[in-house]
Amino acid sequence: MPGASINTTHNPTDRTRWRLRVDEGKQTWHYLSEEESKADPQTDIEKYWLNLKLDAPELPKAKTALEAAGNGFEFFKRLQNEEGFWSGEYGGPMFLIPGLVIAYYVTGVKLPEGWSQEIIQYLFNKADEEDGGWGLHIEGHSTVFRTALNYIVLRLLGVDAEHPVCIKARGTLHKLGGATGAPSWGKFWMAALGVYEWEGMNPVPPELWLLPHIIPFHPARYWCHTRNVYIPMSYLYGRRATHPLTDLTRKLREELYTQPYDTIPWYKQRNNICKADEYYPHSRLLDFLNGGLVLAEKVTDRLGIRSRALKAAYAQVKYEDENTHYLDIGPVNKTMNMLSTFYEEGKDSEAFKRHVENNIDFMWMSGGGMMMNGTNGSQLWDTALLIQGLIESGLANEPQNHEAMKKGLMFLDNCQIRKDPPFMKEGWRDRTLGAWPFSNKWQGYTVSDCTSEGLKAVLLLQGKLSFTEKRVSDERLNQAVDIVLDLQNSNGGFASYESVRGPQWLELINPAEVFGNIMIEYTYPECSTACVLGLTYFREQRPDYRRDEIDATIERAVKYILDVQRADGSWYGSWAICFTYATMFACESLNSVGLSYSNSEAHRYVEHENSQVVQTSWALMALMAAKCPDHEAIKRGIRLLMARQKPDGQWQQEAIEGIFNHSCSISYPNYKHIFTIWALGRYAKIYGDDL
Ligand code: LAN
Repeated sequence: MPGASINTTHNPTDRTRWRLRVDEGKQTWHYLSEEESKADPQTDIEKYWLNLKLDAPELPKAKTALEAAGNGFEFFKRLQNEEGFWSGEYGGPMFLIPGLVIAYYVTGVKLPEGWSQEIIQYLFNKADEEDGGWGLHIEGHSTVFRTALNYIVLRLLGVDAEHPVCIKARGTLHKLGGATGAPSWGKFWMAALGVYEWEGMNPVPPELWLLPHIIPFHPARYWCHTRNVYIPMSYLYGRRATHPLTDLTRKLREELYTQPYDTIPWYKQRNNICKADEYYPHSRLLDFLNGGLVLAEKVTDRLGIRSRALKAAYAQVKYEDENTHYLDIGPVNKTMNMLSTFYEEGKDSEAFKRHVENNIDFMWMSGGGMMMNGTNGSQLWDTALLIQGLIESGLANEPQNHEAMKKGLMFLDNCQIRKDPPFMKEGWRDRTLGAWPFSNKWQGYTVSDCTSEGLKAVLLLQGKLSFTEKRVSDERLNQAVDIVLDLQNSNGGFASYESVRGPQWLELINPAEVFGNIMIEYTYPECSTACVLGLTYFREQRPDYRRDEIDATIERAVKYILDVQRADGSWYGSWAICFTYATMFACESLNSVGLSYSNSEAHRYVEHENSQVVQTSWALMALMAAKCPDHEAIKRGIRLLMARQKPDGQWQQEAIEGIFNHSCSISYPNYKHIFTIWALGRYAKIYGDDL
């Protein structure tokens, strides 16, 4: 639990001097000087996210669901920026900042003004109240990985080892057995910093990149996030890139362990993973292979294969950087690629400078300090979903909302990816021409459901509203559909970024210890639903384009969704918590092909002990999509949403909403507005004022 009580002596920055800038979908926080700040007053958006007082007026109390939805949007509209999207925090994981701070320390680059104090502030706030450690995510229990790494961050940023926060965290780290028990990604960062020995880490051989693609465990077949983490990791591991010892890292060597550094038997630490950290234990096969790799490395080193392998791995680093405008797919490989570039091309190289410049896209300033987001934002995702709720409820048609809708369309137009990656084949990437990403076009990865949600929102905005112009041409809509059609898998379902490329047994060699199901892509009912609906909306407006293929794709996807329904009627959600989320999507899919409560299996509603507005909204959306006859139950949910709404129309943050890789929670703070407004709007559409 976040521990305000240990937030003692630290001095944060002046919150009123932070500004959020947007630039073609990029969102970046800047700390202004006092003068600059005076000349440029803070907007409601900045005040909201910084937890400062905002002058949103009290609204007339809502008596109907539609009025409540209207009030909700009246408030949320204030947070739309001039480019038409809703920015948002996307924190939660507690293992991202260490990569950034270690990379800055090793490369000797200074952090921009304000970052250091605010990162310290954030970590102070998120330390566990009882034991002072940190968990995998903000609601998780303390683990070695996060406690060791975040402790290192505090020390690198200048917090004294005898500061009460450090003393407490160190105590917990030692109780957990010391930093030797960190999982492999933690071992990696500590070795790069020079406070852990490479010998104590299982091999990450860059030679994998020399293998022929045909073999089933070729890394190009991995899930794109996993592949992109192991590329730079294998490069840095392969050259044993370690920062030379400094006074501070020498001290850290003493502080992180329960025994003198020089007496640690490093080779025995390879498989030493603290139980508190372990979510996905090594298989015996993996341990066996790792043992073999340790021996094999001795041979490859001698044969001169290593230098060829390093070249091949670094080539992949470059492809990824060039394909993503040096943003990279996510924060984990971003900082590893930055470090690889430093070693390979040097500190003065253009490439390295671009890396440093772009880190800001991942940093998010909040009322509780600065965090590193799970991606460079969720711009497209939040905006496309919200717009659909507004259109379904009819709120989009109200004159006071026209401007917001036009701006939303402007953003969606701007955010669509208009070309394929320059190093598509070499970098094992799929096409992106016509796709929508999760965040912005610069990061530029196709995501199946983001493309579909973007497509749906554009089709609705352009096709269902009389006051919008057509900004996205038919040709561009067709391109989006081409992307979606290409992504269907043989089981009929859709995965996240790419289609499934490798066999499932690759999970047996999942080396990450802390995440499940990360080795390959899997198909998901959530992504599949978005694709079904994207194609359905498209077919309605453009009935002639690739019609047969679209029909067949929808049919196979719906069959997949029915296939993966569980015995209790629910669907398992992988990208948010949990059953209500996936069940909402699944019911939408089924409804779109005419299946509902009366003509298919009944869905069982599972009560939760602590009701949450976000999950309640998902459940309501599902029940209404399924045309559930229990109007009373739906009414009760709607009343709950209305009762929790504040006088200015907003809802307060409750528990964390998102999840990934089975074990790590992630925040979607905009969901408490998007899905409440949507569920209320849908209710009003179906039942009118009846409450
Ligand atoms: C996300 C966020 C969005 C999410 C949806 C669009 C909701 C989903 O339907 C498809 C998968 C996707 C795009 C997704 C994949 C994994 C991400 C990028 C994340 C959960 C956000 C953070 C996470 C990323 C892997 C975090 C870094 C950790 C590693 C294991 C590399």
